[in-house]
Amino acid sequence: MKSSALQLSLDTAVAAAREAGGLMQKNLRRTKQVNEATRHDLKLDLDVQCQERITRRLAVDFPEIPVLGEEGADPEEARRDHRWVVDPIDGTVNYAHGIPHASVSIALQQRTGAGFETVAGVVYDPFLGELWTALRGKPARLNGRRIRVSTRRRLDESVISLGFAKTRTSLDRMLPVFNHLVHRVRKIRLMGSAALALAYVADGRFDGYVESGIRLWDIAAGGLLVESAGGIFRTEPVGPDYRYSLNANNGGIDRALQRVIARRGPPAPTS
Ligand code: LIP
Repeated sequence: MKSSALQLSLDTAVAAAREAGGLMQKNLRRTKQVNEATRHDLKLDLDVQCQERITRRLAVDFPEIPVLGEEGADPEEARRDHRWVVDPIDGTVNYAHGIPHASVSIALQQRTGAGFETVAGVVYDPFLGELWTALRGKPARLNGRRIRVSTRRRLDESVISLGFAKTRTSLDRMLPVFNHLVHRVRKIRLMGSAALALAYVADGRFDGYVESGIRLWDIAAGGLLVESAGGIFRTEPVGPDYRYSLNANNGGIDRALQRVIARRGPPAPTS
């Protein structure tokens, strides 16, 4: 894709994210229709509405690019040279409970020999008005200003975020990691939005983020933010349906985190 088209794709994704973010803001304190409730997850009608808004806005400029989203996928997404990867509300359980820590995550991926590579990414927090953007090969930005990962190199000075995803398996995989890390880091944070956790790593607020059983739409845009801010974004497929084990960090604590995951956690991400 030419650089002008790539820039347009980012601008289009920002417009779509802002549209969905406006819907999130308007409904934060309203009663929300729950479409599905499981042991560790909720799916809202607003998830569907936001993905529909995003899909319509993306199609204005890029009608030929299919969407792979948490609320449904275009069957063409695996066959075309590009695809949008969309999480309309990342942090749905937070949002359903009126906790204003949730985001819109939109990534553009390009087919490569081995699969797909994220080439543009947007994570938008409508509650703090924080818009993170990245184009592959260019610096990551927060509200237009360049951002970098932290420079901390010691676990005992680090703030690490963890995610426990939605299944018993992912809980069982991550609890040993929590029990080991909690005594060795400054603080652990469990925030409930993978996209924001990755944006916080890119912005130096977190020094690392580890989760197992996370889905591609939760992490595609945030992963590009981390890489474009000088960090490391490791993923390992852990099952069908776009599930991954993830270790994202500032680079300085990468080996220490990899050691913990190798000994205590899910399959250690290698890529
Ligand atoms: C959420 C992720 C979070 C994970 C949750 C959930 P959703 O995404 O961002 O990291 O721990 O289980 O998967 O479902 O709110 O879009």
